[in-house]
Amino acid sequence: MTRISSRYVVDQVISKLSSEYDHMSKLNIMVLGKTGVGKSTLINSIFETRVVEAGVGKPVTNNISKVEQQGFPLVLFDTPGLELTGANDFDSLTKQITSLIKQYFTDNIEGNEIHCILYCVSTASHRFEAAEADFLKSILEGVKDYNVPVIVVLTQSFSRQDAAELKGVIENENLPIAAIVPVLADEYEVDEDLIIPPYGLDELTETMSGILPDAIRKTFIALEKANYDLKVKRSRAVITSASLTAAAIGATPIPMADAAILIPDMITMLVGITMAFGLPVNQKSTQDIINNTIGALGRSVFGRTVKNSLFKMIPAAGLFISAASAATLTESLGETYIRILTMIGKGEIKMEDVTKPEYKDMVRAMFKERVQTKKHSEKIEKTTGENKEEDPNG
Ligand SMILES: Nc1nc2c(ncn2[C@@H]2O[C@H](COP(=O)(O)OP(=O)(O)OP(=O)(O)O)[C@@H](O)[C@H]2O)c(=O)[nH]1
Ligand SMILES: [Mg+2]
Repeated sequence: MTRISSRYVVDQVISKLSSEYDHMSKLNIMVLGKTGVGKSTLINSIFETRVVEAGVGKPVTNNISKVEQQGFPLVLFDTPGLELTGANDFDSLTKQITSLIKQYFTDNIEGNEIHCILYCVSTASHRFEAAEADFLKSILEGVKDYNVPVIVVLTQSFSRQDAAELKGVIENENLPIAAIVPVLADEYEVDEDLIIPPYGLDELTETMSGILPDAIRKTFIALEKANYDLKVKRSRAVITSASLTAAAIGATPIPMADAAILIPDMITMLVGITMAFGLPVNQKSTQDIINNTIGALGRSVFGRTVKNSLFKMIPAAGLFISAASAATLTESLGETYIRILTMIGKGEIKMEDVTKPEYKDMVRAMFKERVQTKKHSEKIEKTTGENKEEDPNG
């Protein structure tokens, strides 16, 4: 009979997480727009770290610089300090952009292509000049064979009305763009008692997530910090798949003491959720979260006391875990983990509290509550088995 300690599960999650990150496809994004429109502000408000400041920019053409950071699977092509004053500038820039995209597309390194262009126009400057429209058109023409989606981001949109007008103007051009999204990336202080909160990042990230290929979407959701719904949605998909697997395993009723066969499926699920929330594997905070959260649940779900805790929580299960119970257990574990990670991400649980003993009690209480809710909402299939005694170690 298998004995699984929560230490084992924690170690497995950490090592699998590490290998998933190592093999994560890189997301390549290009951000275009005149100097001061808010490109850096936008990127820093979408992604987990302050990519633009922290990363080392390397000029790849006159106007384009490549920003990347060790261990962070994002490559950013930025056009800092771009003064677009005349047709010559537009011309030269179009050439740089199209040849770069072509180069990345044809270098035969899989997944190396530019996945998305964010073309930034400032709402605050109230203008989308004819010359800029031509520039955008020529870029679109230049990249069309490479299937690179272009999103026009209306930055610094502290006036929603101006943003709506500018959006209308650009829409009238009938350009082959994926979307036009007004955004205020950072709160804007009109005066002391009037502060406009940021908005539009959820719509922008949702749009970006929607147009990215599957493998790259996984990276994007892990790296972005602007839209928790994306993380939750992705995590729910991970849970659904794990619960189905658990139910399939449970279709042959599992003796309590052998519930360990559900563990690999649960580990895969926990890794998938940790990835969606973008927890960096080599940081102490991540280790603390995984240790204390999964550690706490371990006792109830996969620990030595599995028998007792399951008996208390799923009384109908008898000595065997049924398909429905296996699914409930898996689902409740996943949902509790999502809830915790969301609360930590939003600052509702402070990092310094994660290592306190009360934290584990709270996690267990949440898990228990979840199982109970689930039990009420679905009838747990009653499976009776032979009344044999459990393994004393199990
Ligand atoms: N309040 C507020 N300020 C913004 C926003 N976007 C940009 N800014 C301000 O506008 C100025 C220029 O923003 P950047 O993000 O540096 O612009 P950029 O496009 O990266 O400029 P370059 O790197 O020079 O090409 C900064 O002072 C920002 O703080 C925003 O959404 N809200
Ligand atoms: Mg910048």
